[in-house]
Amino acid sequence: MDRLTLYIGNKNYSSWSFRPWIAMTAAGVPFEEVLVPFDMAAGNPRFREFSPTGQVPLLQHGSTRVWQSLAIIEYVAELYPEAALWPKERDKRAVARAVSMEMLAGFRALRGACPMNIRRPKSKIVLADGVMADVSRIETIWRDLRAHSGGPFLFGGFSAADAMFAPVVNRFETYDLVTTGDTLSYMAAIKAHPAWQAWEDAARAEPWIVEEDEA
Ligand SMILES: N[C@@H](CCC(=O)N[C@@H](CS)C(=O)NCC(=O)O)C(=O)O
Repeated sequence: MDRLTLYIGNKNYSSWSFRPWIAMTAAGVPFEEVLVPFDMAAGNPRFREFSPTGQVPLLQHGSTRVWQSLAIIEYVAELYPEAALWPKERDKRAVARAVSMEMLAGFRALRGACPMNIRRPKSKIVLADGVMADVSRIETIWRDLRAHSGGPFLFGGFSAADAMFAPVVNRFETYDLVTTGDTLSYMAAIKAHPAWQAWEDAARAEPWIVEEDEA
């Protein structure tokens, strides 16, 4: 099989890069990572060299290019069915995809006001309208799914749905947005995952500051 190459942005900030990266890493899927740092001032021209949208992440597999974080995860799940990126049961798989798409398309207030920033020390910020409604909906998703599955992750074992929400765990922590015990216990489970820790260590070691993402 051709090797998989995942193009990503800065680990400290690139929440969309983090999703397929943690899904593939947690599932043990072999891939090569190419990190291209953001150059916001210039409009990220290097991203256009490999990505039709000019954005990261992008997965290259032979002559096939896949952009969009969730499409990348779906492609890898088809290539490696034994890695079980999605839950095995069809009904659970459907719900996992539904909440993943809710993440991909929604929670714009939270995403806009509270950028993922792994290095940022925990502190509250003044929140824009709509942020706490997003937080509340996400807490409900996590609570209901874990109550059903028994945890520690949304569908029991770590799945693509957890990968799609992983950057939110950082946002909730960094901006001190949540206090509910069940939410904090899910966040602790995600942060204890070796794949999370590997990403976090690399993010902390990065030298770059992206002003646009410093809330
Ligand atoms: N919906 C896309 C979002 C991709 C995206 O917004 N990527 C950001 C980095 S996290 C980016 O490349 N920004 C640079 C730019 O837009 O110039 C996905 O899921 O992959």
